[in-house]
Amino acid sequence: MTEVDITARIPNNVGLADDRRLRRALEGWQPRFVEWWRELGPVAFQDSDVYLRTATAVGQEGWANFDYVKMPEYRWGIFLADPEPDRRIGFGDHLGEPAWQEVPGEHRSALRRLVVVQGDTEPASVEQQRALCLTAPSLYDLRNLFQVNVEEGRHLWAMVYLLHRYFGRDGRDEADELLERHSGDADRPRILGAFNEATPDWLAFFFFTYFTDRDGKFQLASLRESGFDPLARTCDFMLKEEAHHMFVGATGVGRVVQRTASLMRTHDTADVAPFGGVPVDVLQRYLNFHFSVSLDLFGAETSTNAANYYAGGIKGRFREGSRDDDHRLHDATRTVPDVVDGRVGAREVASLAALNETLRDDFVADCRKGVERWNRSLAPVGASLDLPHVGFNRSVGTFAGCRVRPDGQVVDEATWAAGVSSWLPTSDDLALVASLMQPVREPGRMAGWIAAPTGGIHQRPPDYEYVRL
Ligand code: BYC
Repeated sequence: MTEVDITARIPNNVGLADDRRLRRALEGWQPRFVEWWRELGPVAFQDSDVYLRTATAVGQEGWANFDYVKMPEYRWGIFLADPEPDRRIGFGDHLGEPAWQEVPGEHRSALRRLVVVQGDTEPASVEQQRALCLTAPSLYDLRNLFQVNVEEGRHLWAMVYLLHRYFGRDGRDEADELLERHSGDADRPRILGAFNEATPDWLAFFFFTYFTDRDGKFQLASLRESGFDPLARTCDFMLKEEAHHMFVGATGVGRVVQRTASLMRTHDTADVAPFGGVPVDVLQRYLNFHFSVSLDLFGAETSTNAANYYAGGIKGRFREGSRDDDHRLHDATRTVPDVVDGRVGAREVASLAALNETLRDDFVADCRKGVERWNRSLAPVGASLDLPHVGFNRSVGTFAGCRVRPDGQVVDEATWAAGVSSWLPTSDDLALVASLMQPVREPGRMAGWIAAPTGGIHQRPPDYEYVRL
């Protein structure tokens, strides 16, 4: 086990001090990263002191330090979870063989691709969220936004380390390109669809962190199973940080829902917009949008890429170890959704080919839990939110070519056009939400469209000065 060198120019537990070439290469990339952060990171508050968590260790106890930091001076480091002695590959055709400490030649390009796709999402999300700091509903939320942002930055570092350390010249080129593609850029967009969408307001941010960061959770959990041990250990530690991002989404949406319910009760109306709240139908349309674009991130229902990743031992399933099957899946089958004769049906396919769908199913089940929690606030006022059908508003896979209503009915283009304004955020919805986005910067105060959090961060009170202005 390598100790954490927290004082190094790049804090790390990967022995950078002993690898002069790698250290110099990463120290060469570092100023470009900081330049990118200053240019495309948060549009303001770069010189403010923010009460941030910084990873300083990887053990169970006390892995992070909380203190005031100016974001560009954040100590982005490289941390791998502690190695598991004699770790074996847990699935695929290499089941039971020792995990690889170097990249096997046959899997080099597939692994590089996975690392690049994962790495690309991290800075993309920072770019998407860069203007939100101007309209934060409280200092507490502003701090949480920045926490998410700096940790996405660290997750980029995690992937860049793998590229530099294990993929030679190509890896270094890919690391450079991670700073050259930009979210929404017409010429050089980010790789995956959802990461080129705008995050125009805080409601979008909360739904993004709930749904899209949750794709991150499931993808990282599958990569944590990888036979390529450095990737597995990297993702293992990333998941530790990722938990807070999902907390931000789940509690963020939860607090908006709570405020809406309270305004509905006080004013005895569903139309809470005149009272400064977000009506439930607007919440539902935001939910529909973010859920559906996040579903696309899992890829097509059947994928030879996914089958090859699994058979090759490079990307497993969510909680592979707790699944009760042969972990090879050669003879297994399952059904996946299919659209036949204008209806959603199912077809049977090899389980190996359907691994994207299996992961999507796990994701959907996890998403449902939050919706159920939010609905506990809405039930007393007779309202509820729901996940739309998986076929709704999809651009990847079997549903890409057809129109599916939130209730799962396949409809023609005219019906879709007539209904879409009740299903996806409209320009009026966006304008309404934008009108609510008035910044609140006094410690402890909250914007009127969102309830206060039940607690603060790291045992600080909710009215703590989380960002010193
Ligand atoms: N947009 O064979 P298929 C996170 C492409 S989020 C555009 O089904 P495959 C985070 C696909 O590349 C987690 N293109 O795909 C969250 C393929 O192209 P080629 C990110 C898409 O390979 C919040 C073609 O369509 N990590 O960490 O089985 C904030 C056919 O598709 C999309 C990962 O994704 C799309 N949505 O699966 C910050 C893990 N979907 O080969 C961070 C690594 C598919 O025909 N990535 N395509 O040119 C993977 O495991 C896989 O690349 C995917 C796709 C699951 C994404």
